Amino acid sequence: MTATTPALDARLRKALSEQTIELPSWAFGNSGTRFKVFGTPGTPRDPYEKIADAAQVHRWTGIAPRVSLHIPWDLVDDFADLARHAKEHGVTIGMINSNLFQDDDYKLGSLTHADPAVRRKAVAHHLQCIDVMRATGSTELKVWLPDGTNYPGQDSIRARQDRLAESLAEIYAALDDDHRMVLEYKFFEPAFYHTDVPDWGTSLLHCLALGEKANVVLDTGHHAPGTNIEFIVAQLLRQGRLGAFDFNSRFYADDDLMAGAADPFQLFRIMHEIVQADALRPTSGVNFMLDQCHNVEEKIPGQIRSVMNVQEATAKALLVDTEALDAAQRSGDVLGAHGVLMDAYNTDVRGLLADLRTEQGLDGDPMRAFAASGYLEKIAADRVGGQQAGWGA
Ligand code: PSV
Ligand code: MN
Repeated sequence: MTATTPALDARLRKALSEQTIELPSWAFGNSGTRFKVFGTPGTPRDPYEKIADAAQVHRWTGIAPRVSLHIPWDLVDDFADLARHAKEHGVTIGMINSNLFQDDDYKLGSLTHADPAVRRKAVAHHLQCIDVMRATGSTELKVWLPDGTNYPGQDSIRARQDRLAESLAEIYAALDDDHRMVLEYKFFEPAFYHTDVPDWGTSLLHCLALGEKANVVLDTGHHAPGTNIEFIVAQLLRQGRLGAFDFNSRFYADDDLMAGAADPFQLFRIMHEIVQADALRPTSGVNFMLDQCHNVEEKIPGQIRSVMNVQEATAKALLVDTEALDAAQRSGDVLGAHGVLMDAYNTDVRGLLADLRTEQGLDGDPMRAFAASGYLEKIAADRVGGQQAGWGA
């Protein structure tokens, strides 16, 4: 094994320079826990300022060219104008996320609610999101529903599945030809007894029933502790049904911490499955997105660090000696195969990625370069007054 920095060969350069990571607009607003939301000087007051901040992440990393919106958090009067603003800042609008978790009518459910009027309202909200897609040029609709129950017997698990299938079919029917939708699962929270889309299997069943334009979103924070997430990745890729990731880290529940902070080895194992299935290609249909909150750290550098963590995990996955791995696996060499994987994981790829950035005309060290740019000081001075954007937690 060599301790020197691996070379940035043509294969690596191509794969890494084609990789893109989508950013969530809400990561730039204030967030917190149910105990407290801390404000930070310079926090965006509107979607325009969120996009300007997201563009900084792209400016310094070169691999984060899209910003995902959440509706109604990012409602504006003129979405075409917002898309223009994004373009002026060098980014585009990515997925449109619906929001079914902050309206009083949804207390007992949204797309699954027993009352058809509430279901109609939840479906109509998605039609509004599809209009936002049309106005912004976005092609992806992301659906996550908080629906579920807290007590056994509270509602019929089975009837809720039927109502969900019906509501989703109405939304799916409204998509344009070039639109896709992705359905996110989560095993608990805010409901604590049962959740209506708790796992990848349930999401996949609904997507299969809907059609080819519906795929599964895997949020890395949405599993029981100990779940083998890379197995799910491999399985969804086999079916051609992995639509997107929501990357983040968790120590306990849906912590929404920076991707790669809690378990960089897990992120590497996930990216290894992606690379093995040749799903890193921009045309693979997998959208690599972050879904994070920066409660105590600065938001823009928090996103830069997360993007770099995903990029480092990807570079390590690309360094796996596939031939040696395959040979060891076929010959039943357990420790040899494991060793090939660990050699790649234990390689320091920071120099290689710095070289790549330099080649692309970027600073080799995005964290340092952003800090030195004075942007945080500037927005703290400029953005005085108004209401800071937030989750409303
Ligand atoms: C739910 O916990 C979730 O992961 C969904 O993606 C939401 O839209 C998002 O969080 C909001 O951050
Ligand atoms: Mn998510």
